[in-house]
Amino acid sequence: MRILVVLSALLVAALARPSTHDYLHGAQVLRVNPTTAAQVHYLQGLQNQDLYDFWTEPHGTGLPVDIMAQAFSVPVLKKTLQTIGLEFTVQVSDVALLLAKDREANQKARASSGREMDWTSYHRYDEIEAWLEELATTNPGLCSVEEIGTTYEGRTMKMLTLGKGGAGKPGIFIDGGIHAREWISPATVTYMLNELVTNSATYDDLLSNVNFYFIPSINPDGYEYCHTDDRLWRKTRSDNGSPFGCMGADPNRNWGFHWNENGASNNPCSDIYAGPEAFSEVEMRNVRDQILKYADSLVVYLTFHSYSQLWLYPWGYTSALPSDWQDLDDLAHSAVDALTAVHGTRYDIGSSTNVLYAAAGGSDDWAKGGAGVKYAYTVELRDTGNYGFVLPPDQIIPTGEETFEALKVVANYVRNNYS
Ligand code: 0X9
Ligand code: ZN
Repeated sequence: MRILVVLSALLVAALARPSTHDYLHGAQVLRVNPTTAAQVHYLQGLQNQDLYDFWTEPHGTGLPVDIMAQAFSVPVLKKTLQTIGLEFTVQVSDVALLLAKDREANQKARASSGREMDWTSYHRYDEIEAWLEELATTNPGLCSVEEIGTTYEGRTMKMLTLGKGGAGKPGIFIDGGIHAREWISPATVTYMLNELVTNSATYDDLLSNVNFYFIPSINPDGYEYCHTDDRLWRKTRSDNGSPFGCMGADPNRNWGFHWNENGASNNPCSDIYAGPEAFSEVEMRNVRDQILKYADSLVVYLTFHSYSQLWLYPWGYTSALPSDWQDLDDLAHSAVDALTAVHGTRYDIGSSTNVLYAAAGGSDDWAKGGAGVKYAYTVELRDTGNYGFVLPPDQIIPTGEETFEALKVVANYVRNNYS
């Protein structure tokens, strides 16, 4: 009986993450390379137990899996892996230390820059929103900002429309930050927006023939929670009535196209909780409504995540491919070639189920299957696991530079073929 009590206490501690970084002292990220289908299957079972935070998910032999364990469970995890013959390396030896160093680097960069918005450090949600407003005020005729709704916790969500050709031009919809802890995503999206606006004369032809819709941070409550409480938070912050007090749903399992069919969880404590129903999360409804509003003219949907350096296209709910997959694959290759040419950063390309794992309810699948946007992509930005979600701020600019080259290829393709 006592053992049961202790075990359930440990389980609750693991499920309902305390809202400070204390729980990360001594936490480690272990990397394993499953070599047999049985090992992959075993790791998937382990993930379903929700005892560990899988920074990357098991999806096939020869593909690395990064698993974070809290200090108290590191020995158990190591033993478990040894038992099934899985060798591991310690990728991060103390997660709290990594976060502390990153915080310091971010604060230093903020202090030396003194500017309200830049790309040498990661910014808070209200700074990003204020910057969007400023862009619209200082660039009338090029940028406009509209409120698209509020979040669960009451924050305002804004979308910036960029273009001077007027309504009816082909559109590219770009969002970031769906997963709260993937900070390089809003940073890269704002970097690219800034490039287009500050060099608008250079991109005059593009901006006269294509409309861009930017929402840099589509999970604002989660993003702010990362800044204030838990740097590794992934989900939204809604209350779905979990008896353990677990909050939020995975916003990228919440979209209503083959929702919750696979690769998602019904457990509110899981990081891949699909939510009580499709589009239960107000932030995703807000973004969905904007995509639907412009669906007739949208040619591309781009959603930025991290990490793993992948350029993915649908489907995520099945290993079958869309009938026009070759078109998506061709454009992805052109985009990635341009990206790699900048700093040599290598990306893999393919359908998300085949390259990564099956996971239904993603925004990319809905954009294509639900809203009919032909070129729907999920881009997993830097890195491949050295820092994972805690990418140092000095990588924002190089990541922005290379990703912007890829965006230009996509945008020019739209301009040349659809306008
Ligand atoms: O699992 C996800 O939501 C994405 N990876 S992440 O590590 N950033 O969480 C990949 C999503 C790929 N697209 C779909 N499965 N639809
Ligand atoms: Zn993500």
